[in-house]
Amino acid sequence: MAIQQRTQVGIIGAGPAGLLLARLLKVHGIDSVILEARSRAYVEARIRAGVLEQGTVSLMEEAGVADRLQRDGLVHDGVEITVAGRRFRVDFRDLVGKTVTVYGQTEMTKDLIAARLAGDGPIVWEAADVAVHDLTSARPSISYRAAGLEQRLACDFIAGCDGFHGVSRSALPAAISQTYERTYPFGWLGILADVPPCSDELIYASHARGFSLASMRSPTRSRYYIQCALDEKIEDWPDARIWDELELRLGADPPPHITRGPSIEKSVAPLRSFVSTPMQHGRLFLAGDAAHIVPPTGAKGLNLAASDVHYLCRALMAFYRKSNDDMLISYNDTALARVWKAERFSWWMTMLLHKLHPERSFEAQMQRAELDYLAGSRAAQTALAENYVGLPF
Ligand code: RFL
Ligand code: PHB
Repeated sequence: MAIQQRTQVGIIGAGPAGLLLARLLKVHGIDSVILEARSRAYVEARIRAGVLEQGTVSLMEEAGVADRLQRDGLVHDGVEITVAGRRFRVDFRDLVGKTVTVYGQTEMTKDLIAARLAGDGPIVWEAADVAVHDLTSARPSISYRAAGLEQRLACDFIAGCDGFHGVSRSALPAAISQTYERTYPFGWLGILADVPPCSDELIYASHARGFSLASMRSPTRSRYYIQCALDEKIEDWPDARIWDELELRLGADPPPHITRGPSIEKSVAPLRSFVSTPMQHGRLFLAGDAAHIVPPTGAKGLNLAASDVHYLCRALMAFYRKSNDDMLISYNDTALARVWKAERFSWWMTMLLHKLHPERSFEAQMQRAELDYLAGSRAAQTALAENYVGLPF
């Protein structure tokens, strides 16, 4: 016989989407239980995103977990773009009056976990065999195994925040679900190192040898990426080869000073655009990577997870406070409208900056013309800035 528990919102996944949702719900008086497949140590060590839109920062403030973010986050007024060694700057503050904040997803996750464990409610770590049930009834539930025991969590609603490889999305009936996908013939090789960043701002570089990105986590920790083949083997990339390649690809006049140091993390990630619709079925609501993936070029993934959570939290508040389910019913349409715009921007920025094959193709010529246009047009830079800092939600 399974152990029975009950909560208002059962949340699957303790990534940024699940943790932020749980915290916002708590602040607004709604209880939840989080079920996470991995251990706390694993979740807190995962290296991922680094750029937060103003809207995401505001949600962390609303959630009452922004102290460290306000103290350590680096506010960036713009980005640099280098095209074949020629550098120009897109000034967000000047063009659209907004900024972004560089603060690691790892740190954001730690802040949210600490707040949760300080009394908000449980996170069940290493929950196995998570499955959702009775989604179209008023009493859905989640079954799982933890500490060797079969358990069942009865809830009013289920939030599927379990990322791209989670189980929630597969609960959508095949007859109503539709997926849209774009893969790219390249990946990103990332390196994290405890060295000062080579620039005060991020540098996105388009180069004949392939795209590269200079980013950071703090004034003493740098994050770099280079475009690589999908089957690239990390063993073929000793640190020295990565630093050599970054120097070539980020080279400009004047060249940025790249400080070398031992890598503390190195990985290859494929690039993907993916949207699964609908984002709701009965009382199951998907949020974040569970429903959509963007290539990392526009730094949108984590921020999209945050805007989904905002819409879902508002909808649940209206339900519990005013017995109004209008926003729950429109969640799919509201969230997807913003998702598709971020998908467009991430796809556009990916196709703009990566080396395309064949180099003499019409597409590659269009890319050169677009980069040239962007370098010289305030209107084009304004469109980039407006999307990069995040469309309103
Ligand atoms: P996550 O972070 O994948 O969390 C999902 C959680 O669910 C758990 N889980 C399960 N739990 C229970 N039962 C199951 N069956 C489960 N299956 C999975 C997982 O263990 C995990 O803890 O999804 P979430 O919360 O939607 O957050 C999404 C973001 O993590 C993601 O979009 C970003 O990291 C994407 N991203 C970036 N986004 C940005 O906004 N700005 C950036 O600068 C940025 N850079 C990046 C990125 C992603 C990258 N990679 C590696 C994919 C850079 C990279 C390299
Ligand atoms: C990062 O710092 O990890 C990062 C920054 C900007 C991006 C993608 C990743 O577009």
